[in-house]
Amino acid sequence: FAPASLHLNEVKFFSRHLHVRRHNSHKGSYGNVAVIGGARGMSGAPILAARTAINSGAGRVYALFVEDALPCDPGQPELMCRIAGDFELNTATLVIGPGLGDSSAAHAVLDQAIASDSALLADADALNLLAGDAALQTRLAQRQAAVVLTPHPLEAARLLGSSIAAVQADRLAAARTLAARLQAIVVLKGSGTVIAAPDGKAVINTTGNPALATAGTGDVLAGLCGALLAQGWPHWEAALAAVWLHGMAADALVTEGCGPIGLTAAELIPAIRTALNRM
Ligand code: NPW
Ligand code: AMP
Ligand code: MG
Repeated sequence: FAPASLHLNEVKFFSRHLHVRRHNSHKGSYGNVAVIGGARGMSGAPILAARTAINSGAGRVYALFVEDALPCDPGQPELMCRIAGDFELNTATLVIGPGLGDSSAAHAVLDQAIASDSALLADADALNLLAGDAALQTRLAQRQAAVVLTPHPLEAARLLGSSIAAVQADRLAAARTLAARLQAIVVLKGSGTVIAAPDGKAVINTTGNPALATAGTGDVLAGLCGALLAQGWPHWEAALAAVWLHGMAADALVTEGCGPIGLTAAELIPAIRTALNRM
């Protein structure tokens, strides 16, 4: 038996976790995020996620690369860019997968991330690596710390051993099955994103539009959810709020004439900051 799904159309689903910044707080009060990805040719993906995290309130943000670390991000010099192997994974909320690739170094860092005590968001290639490693899936399901997974329909199909058509035919069932199997909050992306929990609870998001059908928007969502987790949001509410805000930002940009044609993922970042501060 699975409880009926709800439509995420009001901030009341998560607004109790919104806090005004305390006057005497400091960057250490708002958590660290480490985005792990950036195989050769895909450095942009972790940069988009890391830029989103720093613009969404995280106190410190690291962009970690499995190969060829950028010395810094000139467009967002606040980010600290490192080689993934040089970073202590227990010191940050981990966002792993954007542009991670499928190298042995990528697999090794995913293994270490799952073994860490940190809250973990796995996206993109981290999900693809998980799909091919049943033992890693078992260890993921046994983690004590929070896990959020953010597959698009093909990534969900790889994890389920099915097809995009089968996932799309019953998106609620696909999200609930993955959440139960992997004991994680699952965000099944696409028009009407489904957020599902291991107990069968599920919500369908009502914000967002086809302007989001462009490269990098998923990487932005991962960075936003990671920033909320780092700021202490419980993982269910962090996933709901991130999906909602990401869609709200795209809707606001379309109203301003920045889409639906030609919106870019990077343009979402300041719009997400505005949506967060107005919430
Ligand atoms: P189709 O075409 O319909 O058969 P992949 P990826 C499907 C990084 N990036 N509804 C669709 O299949 C990522 O982080 C780097 C239905 C689509 O063609 C990853 O690490 C960037 N189907 C890596 O690239 C910017 C849907 O999935 C296929 C769907 C590969 O990730 C871009 C794509 O899946 C990118 O983020 C939907 N709503 N959504 C950078 N600047 O560095 C997706 N599909 O083959 O896993 O490739 O998602 O591009
Ligand atoms: P990814 O495929 O990982 O880059 O993620 C794409 C992001 O854009 C996800 O958050 C999707 O839910 C969102 N998205 C893509 N297409 C649409 C659409 N037609 N309507 C609403 N959201 C979309
Ligand atoms: Mg993606």
